[in-house]
Amino acid sequence: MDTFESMKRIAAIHDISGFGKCSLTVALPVVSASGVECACIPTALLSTHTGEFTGWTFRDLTDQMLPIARHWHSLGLCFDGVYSGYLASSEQERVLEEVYGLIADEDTLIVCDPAMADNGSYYAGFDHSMRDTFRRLCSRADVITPNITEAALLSGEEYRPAPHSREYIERIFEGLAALGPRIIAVTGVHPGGGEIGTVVLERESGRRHAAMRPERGGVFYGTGDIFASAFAALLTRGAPVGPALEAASALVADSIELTYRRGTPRRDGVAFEQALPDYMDRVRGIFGPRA
Ligand code: PXL
Repeated sequence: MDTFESMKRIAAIHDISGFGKCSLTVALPVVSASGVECACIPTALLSTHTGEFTGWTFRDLTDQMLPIARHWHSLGLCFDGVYSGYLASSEQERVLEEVYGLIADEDTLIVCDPAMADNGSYYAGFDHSMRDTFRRLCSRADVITPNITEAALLSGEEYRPAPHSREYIERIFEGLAALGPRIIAVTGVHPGGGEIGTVVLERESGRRHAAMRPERGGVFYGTGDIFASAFAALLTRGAPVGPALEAASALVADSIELTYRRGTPRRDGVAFEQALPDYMDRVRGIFGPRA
């Protein structure tokens, strides 16, 4: 089999935060390391992410998104996955809908990471209008990857800090399932006992999966983006949910361990680069050595 012929292609639609290792600066390397081609449509250009930094620059790129998608459409490009995340504004919902019409078809996996909040609060500049936008975008998606704060906002449950009981997670799953996606991955779940990880519901079969690791306290910026990028790419490549969850979670856990040991400032992001070789071994374990 010619691996080039069979390579899948994703369009990643996120902001580019120049420093701080989140959004496109992790989506590009992580999707590529998953063996999937990554094209991108930037939603905004910032100097850094908006957590724990002040004074960041911000340029809304709404006016570029449709021209990019129209050009791709004119070239006859179609994508196996469209993976969106952080938006510059709620108005980009309308643009995304048009982008789907131009570069996706009925076989395209639509992945929505509703990047709008963490640790119980919205990111700078966002409010309930972004929640309503992401509710609609999640209804259009096959796969969604909210963190526990976003999952609570989207499902209409109150946000609760750790520990997260099984009943609480089930109510959140129920609320998110009502939006319509096939696969729901909720990150940053603390079941208690010093563990943290991701739980997944496959709606059609009702199967639940969990990947838990020992918790390292505090916030690790960009880890939601690293998880979603790996999970989106592996599912687009056709991995089953269980192995995709395991590999994506291991990449996040290894990146956090390396960063924790180095003691670098949290806002600078995690050392995912050094975790990529082991991740690529796991990817080969899923798809075979030539892939
Ligand atoms: O990691 C999600 C994210 C993406 N983009 C920007 C952010 C954040 C989180 O803070 O600020 C600009």
